[in-house]
Amino acid sequence: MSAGAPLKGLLAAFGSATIPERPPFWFLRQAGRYLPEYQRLRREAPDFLSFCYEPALCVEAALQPLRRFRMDAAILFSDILVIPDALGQRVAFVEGHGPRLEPLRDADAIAALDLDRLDAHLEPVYAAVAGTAAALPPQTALIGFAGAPWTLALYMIEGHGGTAGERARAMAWRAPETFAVLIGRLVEAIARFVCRQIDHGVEVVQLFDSWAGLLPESQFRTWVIGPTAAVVRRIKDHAPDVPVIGFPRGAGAAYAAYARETGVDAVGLDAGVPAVWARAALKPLATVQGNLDNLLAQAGGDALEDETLRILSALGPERFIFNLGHGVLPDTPPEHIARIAETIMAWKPA
Ligand code: 1CP
Repeated sequence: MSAGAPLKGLLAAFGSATIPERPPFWFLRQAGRYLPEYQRLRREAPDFLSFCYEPALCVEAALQPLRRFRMDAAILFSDILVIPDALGQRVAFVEGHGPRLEPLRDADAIAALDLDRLDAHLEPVYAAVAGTAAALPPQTALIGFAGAPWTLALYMIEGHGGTAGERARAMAWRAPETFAVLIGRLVEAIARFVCRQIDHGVEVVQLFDSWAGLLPESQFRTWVIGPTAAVVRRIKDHAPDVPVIGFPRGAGAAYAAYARETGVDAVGLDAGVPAVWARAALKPLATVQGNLDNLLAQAGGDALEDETLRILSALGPERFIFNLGHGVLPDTPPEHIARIAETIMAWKPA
């Protein structure tokens, strides 16, 4: 950082030199449908994927929550499924149903995924990164992201969310060589995608492994830890100072191996991870981020403030980023998010 540059609270969570007065915060899925201004903006594109390829709309969507809640970071507005789309798989977002992909069912479909299309196809995303970076106040960090290989593979094989990933898990056991080709191609695509995001102004990268918790231990090592470590190495070769946050949702006790072996700088905790355990077992290995239950953020009430304070005391203030355990749900009242932000801002360590 150059002399006199303003200190970005989010980046301070990755150093150990200074103990911040309060932890930095942002919220998974902080942009999006719970905000009426997003719902209005969303009507300017015919479908969600078209929205994701309109840089001006993505910049505006990323900035909207900051105007209300003054988080320490903006997250690029995009989606993890732009990668399968860029590789040539058919992807659509059906209103009210979420994503629908033409599922990959065999080695031929996997072989047809085309890495040569990637960079040109994702140009609008890089334009959105540059536009968002240019619009942010100096104290606000820009987070870029991608889906992790296993979670992308799951959507690409299943064709949609809302499953327990049976087809993807079955392919991983029955045809590991074929599955490894898919994962290898995804490692390459994800590494290129996030390195280009960094070139355009991203300062922190988050890898979403939303379905990591579906795998038993040996498969978790093979398809979550190994490929994530490969992506992290590529990021570090390209930009050694850009922190990487890994979010292996549902990993349970395997969070410790993930924090130790992937090379990530921080781990995102889901709401099921006990904070006191995370403090003892994970904080020596990595910065931690999390983990207020997104259903409590939606429900509100006195428990919202009590739980926010409990998490702050258990995990803060240093090497900690306050967040939810999973994304803000569409029918969350924005006032509840404001209440969490106010509680964090007013908090002082004991
Ligand atoms: O019509 C709409 O507005 C679509 C709703 C929507 C939005 C606002 C989708 C569809 N994606 C997004 C944006 C998005 N997705 C962001 C940027 C916004 C922000 O974070 O502020 C990010 C980071 C994502 C990441 C994402 N997409 C994940 C990982 C995080 C997680 O929630 O676990 C996943 C799994 C997706 C896939 C996806 N995209 C959209 C939906 C509804 C889903 C989930 C599908 C499912 O499993 O059912």
